[in-house]
Parts: sequence; structure tokens; C-alpha cells
Amino acid sequence: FPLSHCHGFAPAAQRLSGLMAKRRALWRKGAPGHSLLEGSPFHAKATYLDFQSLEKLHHTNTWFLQIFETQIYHFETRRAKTPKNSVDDLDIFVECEVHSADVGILITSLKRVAKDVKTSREDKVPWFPRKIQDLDKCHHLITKYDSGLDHGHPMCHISSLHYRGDPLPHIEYTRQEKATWREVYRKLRNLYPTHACTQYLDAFLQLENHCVLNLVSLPFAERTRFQLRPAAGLLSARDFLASLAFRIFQCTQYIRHFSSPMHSPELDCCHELLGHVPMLADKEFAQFSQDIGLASLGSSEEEIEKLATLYWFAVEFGLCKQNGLIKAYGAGLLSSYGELKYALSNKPEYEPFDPEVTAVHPYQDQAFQPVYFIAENLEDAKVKLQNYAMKIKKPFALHYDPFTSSIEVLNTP
Ligand code: HBI
Ligand code: FE
Repeated sequence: FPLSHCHGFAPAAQRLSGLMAKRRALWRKGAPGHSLLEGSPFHAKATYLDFQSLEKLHHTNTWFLQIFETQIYHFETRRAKTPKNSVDDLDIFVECEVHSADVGILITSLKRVAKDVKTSREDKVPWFPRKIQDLDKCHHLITKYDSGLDHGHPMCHISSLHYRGDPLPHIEYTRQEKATWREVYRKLRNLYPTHACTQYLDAFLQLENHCVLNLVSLPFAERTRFQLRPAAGLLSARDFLASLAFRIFQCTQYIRHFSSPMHSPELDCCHELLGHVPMLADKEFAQFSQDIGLASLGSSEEEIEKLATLYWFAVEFGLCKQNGLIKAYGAGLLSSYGELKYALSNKPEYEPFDPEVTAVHPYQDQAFQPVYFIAENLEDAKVKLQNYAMKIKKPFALHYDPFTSSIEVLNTP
């Protein structure tokens, strides 16, 4: 993959296309196995991929186009040469141009579908946003809008890409969608006094008093200055966590399908507004969320995975002690009637929130969690997370400047 935008570097770009022509010729001669080309200063790479079947080829092809808005210059396949492969195995050769910010994600995603991907890039620090405007590049979706969906499907409402400063997409919810929201809201609201933590209740009541769960910026401005930004769906963990570093929460706007108001396979704005928003208006919790975000910047894939797991067990499914009782602060619980009741019943297992342990605990996204992690209180969770984050190895230190909403990088090598 000859990657990166070549900002005005024509001679180097030519050199690169020369290299690619050679690489292509070699490939046509049937060079075996995998190979890699690193073309500094563009981190250009060429790699041969062996895929199991045509199905994967099809999947990969559309996947490239959708996720990376990729410009593909060349796409060529051949039957795999290795004798042990079945007749269906293919080698694929792709030349494409991707923004350098996307290279790391591209490689990680390739590793999910290809047998063997070699790259020297992992040793380097992955790209991360330094200014709030850079979040315009943090929009990689994991779930994709499928154009085959019928027009009544909630995801048909998704806004296309949003850029900082754009007006918020205005959504005219249908009567059916409003009815869904009302049902979810009423049912859950009954549980909050007994099941939600005080921080949640406090912010929830303030939001209700403003009578505007769709105009949430007001209490936010007074409390934590968290901002919501429209997102088209489930984003990559790296992108999603990076925005938290800037106190920005990427928020979906569509509402779950009316056929199952109490359960949604995808995240939707019932989950965001009833689960996340009130908690983001709490000072300690806002700092906790931002700290996970800051810890993710420039971190390895492995570390991102752990932070995403911490996010899962704390921000989505966290419980905390309060006046001798256990209460919920996780958004996944506070937006799910069934699981909120279950989590505070005597059925699940409880363990104390300890980032080292919690970050590597396997989690469940298809059913109720078999185990929940309990924080002593939100401040304690925040301090424990800060200690955990300090141990993540990075060749630099980061500092967030709230006045300019930007990241200062210290001791860059
Ligand atoms: N994307 N839009 C969006 N909303 C989330 O809550 C979200 C996400 N991507 C990943 C994610 N949450 C978590 O599961 C962690 O991986 C960070
Ligand atoms: Fe969530």
C-alpha cells in the first residue's frame, strides 16, 4: 500500500510510483509469500495478502471503500501459488492512498481478515489528534449503514460525516420513534430512584427540569463542559476514546427500532441520553472519562483494547457503593431495564474495580454480564484509573490544555 497523502511532494510521489511499478511487476512474476515495502518519508507499504475465499475478497473490497474512503489505484487478484492452499485461495494486490492518520487502523483491520500481515509500523507511535479540529478525522465506523436496509430502519437517519462547526443535523423523529422514546423513558425512569447512583439522579433531575433531553448542552456548560458531537454509529475504540480526551462525546442520533423498545442491538440515542448524558454532567465522572481518553492517545492496539475493556466495565456497566448499597453508574445498565434490574439482583457476581484486573477481564456483548465491577466511589475509580494510565509506556508525556482544547506533547524524542 503506497499510503498517505503526499502534500505537495511531487518528486517523492513519482519515486514512489516507480517503486510501486517494480513491486507490481515482481508480484506478477509470482513472488511467493508476503512482502513489505517501506517507502520513507511516506511510510509506503506493499504487502501480499493471502485470503481464504472470494467471499472475503468481496468483503475486503467494499470494506476498503467504505471505511477508508480510499482511493484505490490498482486492484489485482491471482490464484494463490502456495501448494497447500485450496483452489479458492487468492492473493490480492492493492495499491491505494489512505490518509496517514488511518494507516494504523487499516493495518489492524487487515489483521482481522488476512492470515499474515507484516509491518514495521507498530513500533511507531500511532497518530492521534492534538487539536479539537483533528477529531474530524476520528470517525471510523465499526458498524456500517447497509444500503439494503428498508427505509423504516432507524439507521436510515444517520447523518453523513459531521465536521466541527457544522450545524447539528436536525432530525424530525417520526411519531413511532417518539412513541419508542416515551416508552423507554417512562419504564426506565421508574427504576432510577432505587437503582441509579446519586450523581446520576442529580443530573437527570436537572435535565428533566430543563425539559430538554435534546438540548443537553446547558447543564453541561455549567457542570463539566462536555460536548456532544453527532456520530453515525459505533466508532472504532481508538477514535471514540480519543474524542473523550477533549471532553467530546460522539453521540448517535437515531432511535432503536420500535419492534423492540426495551432492547437494541446497536447503540442509539435512548442509550446515549438516558445512559451517558446525565453521568457526563458529573465532575468526577467527566474527569474519569477524559482520563481514559487521554490514556488512549498514542497508545498501542493492545493498550487500546485494555482501555476499551475498562470503559466497558466502568462507563457502560459500572456499579458503585453508596450509603451501604450498590448503585449503577454505567450507561449500558442505566439504559437497559432488564439488565439494570439484573445487575442489582443477587444473581450476578461482583468484583472490586481494579484497573489492572478489570482491563483484561473477558466481556460479553450479547447477553447480561456475568460479572460487574464495583467502585468504592467515583473519585476512587478516577484515582485508580489515573495510576493505571501512568504505567502505560509512551515515549512522551501528554498534557491537556483546557483553554485551547489541545494536547501538548512533552519530551518528544
Ligand atoms: N462509538 N459512537 C460510539 N459510541 C460508543 O459508546 C462507543 C463507540 N465505539 C467504541 C465504544 N463505544 C466502546 O465499546 C469502547 O470500545 C471504547
Ligand atoms: Fe455507550
